[in-house]
Order: sequence, then C-alpha cells, then structure tokens
Amino acid sequence: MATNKDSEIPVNQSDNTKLAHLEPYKEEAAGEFMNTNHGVRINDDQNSLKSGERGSSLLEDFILREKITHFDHERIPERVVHARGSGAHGVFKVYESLSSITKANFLLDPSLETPVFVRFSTVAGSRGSTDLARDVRGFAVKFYTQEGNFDLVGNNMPVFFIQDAIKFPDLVHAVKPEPDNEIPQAASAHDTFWDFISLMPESAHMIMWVMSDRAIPRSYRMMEGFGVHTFRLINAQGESNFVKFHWKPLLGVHSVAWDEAQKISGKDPDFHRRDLWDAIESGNFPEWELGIQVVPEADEHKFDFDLLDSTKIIPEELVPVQRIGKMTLNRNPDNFFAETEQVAFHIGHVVPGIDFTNDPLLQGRLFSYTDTQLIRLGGPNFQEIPINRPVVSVHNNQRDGYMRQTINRGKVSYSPNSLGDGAPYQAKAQEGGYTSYPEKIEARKVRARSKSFLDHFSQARLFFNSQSDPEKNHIIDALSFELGKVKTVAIRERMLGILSLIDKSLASGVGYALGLTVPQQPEQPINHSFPADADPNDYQPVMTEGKLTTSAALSMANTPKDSIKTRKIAFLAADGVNEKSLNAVKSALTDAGAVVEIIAPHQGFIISENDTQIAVDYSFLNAASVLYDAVYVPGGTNSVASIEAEADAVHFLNEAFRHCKPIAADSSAMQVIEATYFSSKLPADFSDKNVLREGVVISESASELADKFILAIAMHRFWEREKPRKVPS
Ligand code: HDD
Repeated sequence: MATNKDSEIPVNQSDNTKLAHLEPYKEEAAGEFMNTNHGVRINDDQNSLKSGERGSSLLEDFILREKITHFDHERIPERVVHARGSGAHGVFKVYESLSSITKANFLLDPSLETPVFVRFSTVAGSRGSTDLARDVRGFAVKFYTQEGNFDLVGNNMPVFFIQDAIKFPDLVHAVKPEPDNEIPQAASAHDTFWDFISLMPESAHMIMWVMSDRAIPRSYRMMEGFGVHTFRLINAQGESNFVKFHWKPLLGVHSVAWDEAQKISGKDPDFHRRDLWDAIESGNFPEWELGIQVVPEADEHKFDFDLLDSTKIIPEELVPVQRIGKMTLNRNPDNFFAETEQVAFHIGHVVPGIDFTNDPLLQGRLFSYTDTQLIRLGGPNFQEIPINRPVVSVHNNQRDGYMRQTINRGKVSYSPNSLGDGAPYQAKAQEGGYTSYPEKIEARKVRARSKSFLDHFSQARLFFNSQSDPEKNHIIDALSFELGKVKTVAIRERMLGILSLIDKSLASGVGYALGLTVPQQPEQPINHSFPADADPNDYQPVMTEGKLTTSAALSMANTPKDSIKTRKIAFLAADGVNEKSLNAVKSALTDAGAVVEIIAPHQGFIISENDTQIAVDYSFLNAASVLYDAVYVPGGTNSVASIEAEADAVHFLNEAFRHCKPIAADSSAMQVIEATYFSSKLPADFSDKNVLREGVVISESASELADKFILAIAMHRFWEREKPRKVPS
C-alpha cells in the first residue's frame, strides 16, 4: 500500500467507508479456475466446438456463444461531453466546523473523513482523444457523505460560455467535430465553434479563459477547480448564504506551452492520465484545499454583476476565498470501466445544508444529468452500480427496471401503507430529511433574459488586464491560431469586433496575425441571440466598466512557486559520464521531491568514467523533452562528446529552451550547450561560471548547480525567453 509522508491522511485506507463498500464487488483471478458466467468450469478456451477438426463451428457451443455475445456488448455510449477522463479515489476533511453557515454533516466535523471519487476530463474530444487538447477541464467530485452523495460537478475555469442551459446543445454542437466530415477531433479551432461564439457575446469572458494557458494544464494535479454557479449553504436555523466553491491545488497552477501541448498529443496522448496515475502509485498524493466565497443573502444585489449569471466570477478582492478543508487523492481505481467510466455525477445530488439558486444554467443542468445516465448507463438503476452507491443504505419505493440489483423484500412498495407499518418513513428536518430553502417567489411566467445579465465584457477585460505580459501574448497567440484555422473570413472579422470590445491591443494583435483590420465599430447588432418577438436592442450587451481593473488571483503568474515536488527532470548522459556530478545533482533533486530519469543513446546501462553501471530509463527514441519539466547535462569527456554528436539530444535541449524550461549543465558540458541553436542567443557573460540566467544554469560545482537548478525548476517556466528569441523545435 502506498505511503503518504507529508499529509495527515491515515495510510490505512481501509478506514475509507466507500472503499470498504466496493470490496465485495471486486474479483481476483489469482489461483482460480476459469468458468462461464453461469459458473461452469471451462476446459478449453482456445478452440471452438466443431464438426470435425476442419469442420464448421457448432451452434451448441455455449462457451463460444457466451464469450462472443459478451464481447459484442462491451461498449457503452461515451459521455456526450467530457468523454475523455481519468478518475481517482480519495478523502476530504474539513478544517473547522462550518455550523454557522451550513448543516451539511461532512462540513461540521474536522475529525470526519469523507470518501470521495474524482473524475477529471476534457470536454470536446472523444473517449480516446488526446489529454492535451486546448479545452476546459472537468473537475467532478463525488463526496460519499453519511447523509448521502454530494456531487460538486465543476470545471477548471470559474465561468461558462452561456448563461442559459437552453443554449448548451447549440454550444456543444458547435464545438464538437463538424457533422459532415467529423473533423476536427478534440479541438475548437474550426468554423462552427467560432461562428457560434462570434454571435454569442455572452461567451466573451469564458473565451478569455479558454484561450489562456488554463486550457493546457501541466497536470490535473496543478489545476484549480470551480463549482462555477452560485449555490446556497443553509444552516440548522434555516438561514441561507450564497456560496461559490473553489479547489486550490497545493502544487500551484501550472501549464505547458501550446507548441508543447501539440507535441505531447503525439508523443503521449495519455500524458495527464499517466501523470495522475503515476503520482498516486508513487505515494505523491495530489491535494487541493476546498475554498468558499460566502455572500450573505442580504448582499445579493450589492455587486455590479448578477450572482445568478454563470459568466461572472466574484473577484477574490471583493469576497475572499476561505480555505475550509482538504481533499487528498490517495488511490487509483482498480478497474477503469467499472469505476471511472461508470461513475455518474449529477449537480442535483445535494445533501441537507446545500441548495440551489435560480441560475438558469444550473437549473437546466438539474434535468440533464440523470437524463444522460439513462441512455449512457442503460436504465434507471445506474445508482446501484457500486461506484455510484451512497455509503448509506437506500430505502424507498422505487422498484424494478433493467439490471435491478437490489432484492426488495416484502409486499409493500407504496406509501402510505399500513401493511409495512408505514415504512420506509419520511424523515423530519431534524432527522436529516432534505428540505428545500423556502425562497420567496412572486413572478410572471416568462421566457426572458434578465437585464442584469447583459454586461458581457467588463469581466472579460478584467481577466485580460490581470494577466502578465507573457500570459497576454499567449491569449493573442491562441486566438490567432484558432481563428487562423477558421476558413470563413466573415467569422474572423466578427470575432475581431468582439475582441475589440474587450481590449484594443488584444484585437489588434490578433488582427495583425490574421492580416485583417480591426473593425472600428463592431457589426451591429453583435448579439444575434434574442427571441423572435423581442426588440433586438433589449438584448444588446451593456457596455460598462467593472469596479476593479485587475485581480491578482486571475493570473497564473501569481501562483505559488516554492516546490519542485513531482516535477520530471531529464538527465542526458552517455558512456563516460561524470558519475559524481550526476549522482550529486540527482540526489539533490530527488530529495526535493522531483523525479529524475536518465536518457541515453541506448537503453540498458551506461558505463560512467569510473567504470560503474548506471541504469538508463529511456533512450532518445522513447523520450522527448516535451514530457519533462527540465533538463540537465552532466560532464564527463566521452559522455559530453556523445551527447553533442547526438542530434536528438541537441534537439531535446533546443526544444526545452523553446518551451522556456530550466536547463542545467556542468561547465565541462558547455560544448553541448554550444552545439544548440540557442547558445548564441544567451547573454554575453553566459559562459561565466555559476550563472543562472533566464532559467539556464551552468556551474562547475554540482552542489551550486543543484541549488540554482532547484530554484529554476520551482519557477516552472521562463516565459521572458520566448518572444525575442524564438528557436526552432
Ligand atoms: Fe455538464 C458532464 C461540468 C454545464 C450537461 N459536465 C459534465 C462533466 C463535468 C461537467 C465536469 C463530467 C462529469 C463526469 O466526469 O462524469 N457542465 C459542467 C459545468 C457546467 C456544465 C461546470 C457549467 C457551469 N452540462 C452543462 C449544461 C448541461 C450539461 C448547461 C446541459 C444542459 N454535462 C452535461 C451532461 C453530462 C455532463 C450531458 C455528460 C456526461 C454526464 O453529464 O454525465 O449531462
């Protein structure tokens, strides 16, 4: 069993009630005979039953029929969105009782460990698509609480494309591969997506997030998560507060470069899945703090945006995020299909103490999630699949249906009843019965959009203004890439009009790349989405400035950069390597929590200059710089000569430089650096000893090199290298 050195989570995971619940469903073949699904032992699983050795197969071969039939039915429909994902088990603990704002039991008792199952996902791609698509990431958490399941079904971005769930099918149709040729897979860079977006200015804020580096995370373990909607917390006195949920990763928020993302998609399309799996297997359990922003009921209207509008954040400067507990993922699933594929999340799975608001996006989701499981998992009993069962027993009068597992005893399946003594009984609120918040409603029935939803640009601008210069450049590059793939020039132009309403420099940067002039006035009207009978002017965006011009929490540049834990570092070495510096740097990095892999011209072993064997992890054929966070070249005359002569090794370094990664080399390996494209781009005094410039470290002393290299790796990327000195890769 994995050990967990740094967290307080008990290593003995048998305490986890959900894992204990899953236990009886597990199957192990070790030491067992093979048998059929009805239990008959199989004598020959290699040959079908035939009329003679060369004769036709016989219909009576029940072993063949059963095996083929089961195989024929192995696939189920993939999720219509979020098809590609990875899951893990874990636990959640609250730091202090939140009884003043909620009666949800799992948020009251700091000694209570609530089991969770988490599934991360991309949105647009199919089940087998690449992890590194530019896309939103799903961040869905199922809490198996003592009061039933609570699902927090969020994303790694705090806002959404649309304000009303009725537009969700349109959004998804637009972003999915185009229906005539099913191109492109797992990509928004095509005409139908941008056609829709350019006609839907309410997506402007979300577009800033999706075109930022948040859409190409370094790891699921290094992403924030958000519940997106405003929910309600209800305390035992029945008082309601509005709440936004956040997940803050303890490893910080980090991304890869776009060029890198595209290459990872080829070299290792399972990059995020593998990263999550490997981290948990090696005991590096990913951790997030749960944060909440709480807004008293009385303050509902005090903001210059509507709390019910999912295209808006509550800036952390206005309402700070309180960190209320910690989630640790400490166990990989035993079976991908049984757990990760069959897990069914639902935003409507809430427990007493948590309630909904009237956000029209949330309201539509409340319908969609059960409905989609009915087709995906094949019937109304999907909640009986082990991963979906609550840890409390279920008693109600629902019965039968495809694949029913529960054997309900007795004659009574209705309420009220006298034959069963009235059981199962309704629970009073004090007994844990769920009661909905009695929100006062007095309204006409209308199909309409609130005027308070019509400011589409001020928070898009807030986001853009809050980014560092490299982050702004990446947004411009991402838009230039995506719109550059759009064939219809009118769509590109319409998008430039939208961008110019967010920020002029943003629009002109993208316009330059597209070779288009930014329209002076956007085409009118810019919102094409309004009811047939409405006056279009009633639906046009309201142009206002928000109260804040920047918000530090929106920039990834401000994320903690104090750890190199779990970062993957490549050492490029060959026969004759200086074993002393290799080992010294390796132990300094691994002591700080990094993972070191040795890459050499061939697999097996290399022989050091002292004639010792050093195990090789990968050859240049199997490894690539895009799969690592940093690279180091140790000295040793023959090793350095071989690495310099190895075109793949020099390419490795060039690419690492292009992707702004830390690079280190012993002074005696300087000739390898000189063989790179970027050596001429380094500052003049670069070859001085013990220099750390823009993430490149050269040193005579292994210990000084290691110290500086660790600082550089913790910085993650040196984006300032990027613009003036682009190198080919
Ligand atoms: Fe959704 C899956 C998150 C809007 C309809 N959604 C799904 C998953 C996540 C989200 C993380 C994957 C769950 C898993 O891993 O199994 N969805 C969101 C967020 C939204 C959002 C954060 C906006 C704030 N979704 C949304 C709307 C609708 C849906 C407006 C429909 C009206 N979502 C679905 C779905 C899915 C789904 C069709 C597909 C698979 C599933 O539910 O189980 O019902």
